[in-house]
Amino acid sequence: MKHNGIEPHNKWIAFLTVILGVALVLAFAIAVTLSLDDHEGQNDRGVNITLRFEANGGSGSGPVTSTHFSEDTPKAPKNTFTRRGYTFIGWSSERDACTSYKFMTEPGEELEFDDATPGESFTYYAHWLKKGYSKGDSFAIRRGNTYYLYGSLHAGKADKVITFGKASDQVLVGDWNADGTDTLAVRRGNRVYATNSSSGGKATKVFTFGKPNDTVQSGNWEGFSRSALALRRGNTYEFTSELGGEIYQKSAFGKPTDQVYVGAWAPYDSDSLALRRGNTYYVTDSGEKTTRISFGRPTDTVLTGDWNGTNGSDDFAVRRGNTYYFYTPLHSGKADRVITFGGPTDTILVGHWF
Ligand SMILES: [Ca+2]
Ligand SMILES: [Ca+2]
Repeated sequence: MKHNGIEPHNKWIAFLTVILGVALVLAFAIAVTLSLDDHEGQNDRGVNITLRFEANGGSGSGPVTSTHFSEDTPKAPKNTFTRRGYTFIGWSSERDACTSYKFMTEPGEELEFDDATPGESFTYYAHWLKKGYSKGDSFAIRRGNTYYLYGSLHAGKADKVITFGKASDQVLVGDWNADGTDTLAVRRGNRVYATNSSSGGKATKVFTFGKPNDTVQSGNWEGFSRSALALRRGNTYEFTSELGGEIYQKSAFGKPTDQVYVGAWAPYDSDSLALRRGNTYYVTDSGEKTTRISFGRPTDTVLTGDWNGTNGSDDFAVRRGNTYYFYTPLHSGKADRVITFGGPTDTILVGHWF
């Protein structure tokens, strides 16, 4: 008898085939699960890896060089190197520190670390700050084409005096090569003359950018600690990601008459613009979070910088004559630190010079 076109004998074969198929699929699924378990199990048991720590200008013997890694990211050890005239500021996987003082891993914090394979080796470099110098930004005084660079906001003589460009140039400050130190660029008409040297001298990069009457600002627009220029025309901003590079983004912001300030408004953020209306500031970080704060007077001159040298974020300072009022971290109301610096009519630049 035919039944739906399948013989009873063939029906059993079909049934067995289905059972076998299901069994194979199950076996495969179990095998995959086991191999995942195995992988996790390996992590649970951990692997032996080597963490190397180099003195990077210092001397003495380094901290532990091998460790057992299981689940948690290894923590940065206490520094055991020394360097005369310098203070240890942290570890970085970069010797020259693209990010230098900003993104150091301090002892006890988790190291920059990817998953490890058995026997893998990771190297971290000690980073040093000259004694007396600030971890954060400091000031420079400009007189003509002479720049007086300060490693910290101290009274008296500058730590270094350099000359660059001409007295009539517009000056811009940035970390063009992402090595952690700011250097100068000057703008003459629509030509830009830049250097990566903290000793000034001759420009090492010359290029044209925008039109002579454009407003040009410098910032670390794309992250990675590298500064580049942005062009402002009215309320339109055109951004580049490296010095002399092409414009990669064009956006409108605020009104053409607005005063804007450049800064990194969240920890480890890239730079973005803050809008000022009177003594109210609208600070939007790259995650689109806007903070509204009010401080100082509508007529105040305002500076931005990384005043405390932690996590690379910037804050405001008000300047009245040669008195500076710092607001760290971003907050309304009263300043948390007040200093006097230089003369009341000095041209002041903000940067991390050393
Ligand atoms: Ca630099
Ligand atoms: Ca800061």
